[in-house]
Amino acid sequence: MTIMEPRKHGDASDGTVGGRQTRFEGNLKVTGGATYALEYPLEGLAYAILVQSTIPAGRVISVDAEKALAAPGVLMVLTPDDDLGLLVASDWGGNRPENQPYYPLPRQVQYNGQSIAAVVAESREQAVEAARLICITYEKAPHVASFNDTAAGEGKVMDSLTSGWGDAEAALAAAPVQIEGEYSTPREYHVAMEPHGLTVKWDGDRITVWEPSQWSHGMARSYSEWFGIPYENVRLISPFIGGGFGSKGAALAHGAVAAFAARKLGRPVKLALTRPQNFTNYGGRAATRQRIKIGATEDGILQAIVHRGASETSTYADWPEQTGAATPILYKVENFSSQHRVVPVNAVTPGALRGPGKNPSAFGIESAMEELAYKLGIDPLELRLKNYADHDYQSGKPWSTRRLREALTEGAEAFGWSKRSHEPRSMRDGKTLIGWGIGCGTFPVLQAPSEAMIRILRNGRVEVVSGAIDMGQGTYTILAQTAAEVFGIPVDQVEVHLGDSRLPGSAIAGGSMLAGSILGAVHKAATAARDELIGLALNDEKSPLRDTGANTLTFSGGRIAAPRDQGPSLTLSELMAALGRDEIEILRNTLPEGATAQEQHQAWTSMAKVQGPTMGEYSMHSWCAHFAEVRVDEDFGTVRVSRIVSAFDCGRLYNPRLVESQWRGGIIMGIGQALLEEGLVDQRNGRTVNNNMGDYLVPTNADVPHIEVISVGIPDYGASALGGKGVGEVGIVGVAPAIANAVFHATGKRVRDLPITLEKLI
Ligand code: MCN
Ligand code: MOS
Repeated sequence: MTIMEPRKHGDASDGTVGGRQTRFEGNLKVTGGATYALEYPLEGLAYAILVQSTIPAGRVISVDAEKALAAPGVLMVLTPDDDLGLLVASDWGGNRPENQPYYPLPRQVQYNGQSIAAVVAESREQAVEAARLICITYEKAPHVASFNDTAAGEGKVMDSLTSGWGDAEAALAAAPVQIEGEYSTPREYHVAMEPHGLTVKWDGDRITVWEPSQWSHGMARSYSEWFGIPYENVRLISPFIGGGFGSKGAALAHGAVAAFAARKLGRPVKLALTRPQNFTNYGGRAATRQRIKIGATEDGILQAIVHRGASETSTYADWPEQTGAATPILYKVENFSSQHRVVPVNAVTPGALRGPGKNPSAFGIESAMEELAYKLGIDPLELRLKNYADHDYQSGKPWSTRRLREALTEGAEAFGWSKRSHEPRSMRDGKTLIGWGIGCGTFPVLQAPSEAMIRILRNGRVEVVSGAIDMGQGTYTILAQTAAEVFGIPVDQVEVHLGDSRLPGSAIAGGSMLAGSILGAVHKAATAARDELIGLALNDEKSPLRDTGANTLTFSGGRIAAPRDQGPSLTLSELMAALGRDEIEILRNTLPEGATAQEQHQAWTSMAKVQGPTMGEYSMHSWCAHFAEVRVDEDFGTVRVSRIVSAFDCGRLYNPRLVESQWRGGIIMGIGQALLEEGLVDQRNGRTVNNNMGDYLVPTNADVPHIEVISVGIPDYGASALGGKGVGEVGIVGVAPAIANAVFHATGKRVRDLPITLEKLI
């Protein structure tokens, strides 16, 4: 457990919900005071490293480990010949095949860079050296390197992602104006600063895992199921995470290998993935392509959208990167048809990366909308406002709140959009072409049950306790603000304990659902604890507040008193002392009353109880509009993003400082997606060529311009207990098309395949 000491900042209202409190754990992270999963100095550590396949498809015939086993310091070599005796764990939904063996080091090779052996030694250097001595013989099979290979075929249609209404083909054919384009995005990777890895230790049949995690409870469940031990016997600890962006939501094969080795050796084991291994041990964003056809009237009223998309998946699991995720909800259209396919290739199964689905989807539809605007000679802002969706045409439900119109108009105002001249190549500064473009974005509101414990201590401090995760978004901080507000105390009187699967159950820090979900639980528990304290203070004969005759108490400025200052006022610690209480502890969850232990376990360790955006009466989403300015060198085709203004509707903001940082972080990732990021695959062997941070380019400070962010949201109490909508992911959605649209405006060249590199412009 970790106790956070916030730095004092600004005035007291910063420490309440809606305040601009700085990050509780920020100081620790930047001063080296935060301990990460690979930094626990356990006694007797052994070091594991993975050996990966060098072919993209086939079978391991034999592994000759003789030399490796004889090398200095080597304790163990694991290969496909070893039956680790593990069982397959549940999937995200909490479903589990019965008694199916799990092979984290499989004989069947499905992709280049798949883990097939592991070496454990006294030191990491010895393990690395021994791994070099392992000799693997393969039987190769033909492979499909990417979904652009002819051998890849068309893939399979995902029925669950097929949607439509009206008669899209007929309306398209009848529309006086039509545009059509194919848009594609490459493989993209999380490249979080902190690589994956873990430290793991057994005590009898109990296991402790220090591992960066977006979901302590969900990952603990996988360990318990792999090893056939009770859930209670697993403790997954993850108080600090150096970025996850979707990659740290699930326990992975390397975790199983390290845990197995630790048990077998009777020693704690540390396993760190190398940076290249971080490109193949789990999947990034799948490569996508989509064809969009839009039919419209001469004056720009949409008549039909026909969308056909595809994304890469692996040969052993289906992961759809839904290219049609944003298409149906951004605009008003009476005739719509969308279909998505997955195409198996020899690569690791892709995964969630900030804004999954919505992100590539927005690249398609938002590029296409501007293509239509130029074809019609209409201002792209005007075209969007003309086709504003007054309700969700897909679900037929009203929006809970949708301030996209305000985002567009207020963003345009702040950007100075009205000064734009419409024609491409019409704005320049000497040899520099200037272009402006818009991209809208959206992300659904997901809601999950959560649990939290509040402890009021005799020393007047309040503890907030939850197994929830802070990977940098600000969970520690907003939980403290919520409790501080309920008890009317300064925020530095609150301690927050997070990141431990032994602590109360929580939603995943994923799908931008944690803040709204966990604050509901914290607020409920804190209010209940306050009510209990009020009850004691008014009724206990030892209480100085008993004789006030009041029927409630106020909590403010760190003091508790009867309303209208009747009688004394006490601090929390004075009241606790007067009552003779050491502690008041309250646990609350947001499940329906009477949920069984089994249902609770299911709620914290699976996605079974997560509510989608249209499961209730309304359709609930966050929204944004990005305005980008680019400057393109006319001779060299180099693109600089020189300015971004983005306006967001994320409902109520629990902490605007942190929200602005989330939005900016997403926008910066969007700049990378637009101009730099691209996982390159060697067609001959299916290998990711640029599997390191030197060659897989992400934006540096020099690539990032001034970014102005604006909130246009209003509280949405349908979306969450405290009125906020999701913040963490929507920021990246729509940035890449805004930049692509700006590049078109600057140069007259439409780049439909990301990233926009200079050779595509000259
Ligand atoms: N917040 C707020 N008001 C709201 C909603 C959120 O003040 N109405 C602020 C809070 O500071 C909260 C943060 O925004 O902690 C994010 O809240 P939310 O949108 O609920 O997202 P989650 O807490 O579920 O975080 C996950 C989300 C996802 S899915 C990815 S991917 C992502 C992201 O957060 N990865 C991140 N932001 C990240 N930020 C950092 N630093 N590192 C990552 O890996
Ligand atoms: Mo975020 S990609 O849902 O962790």
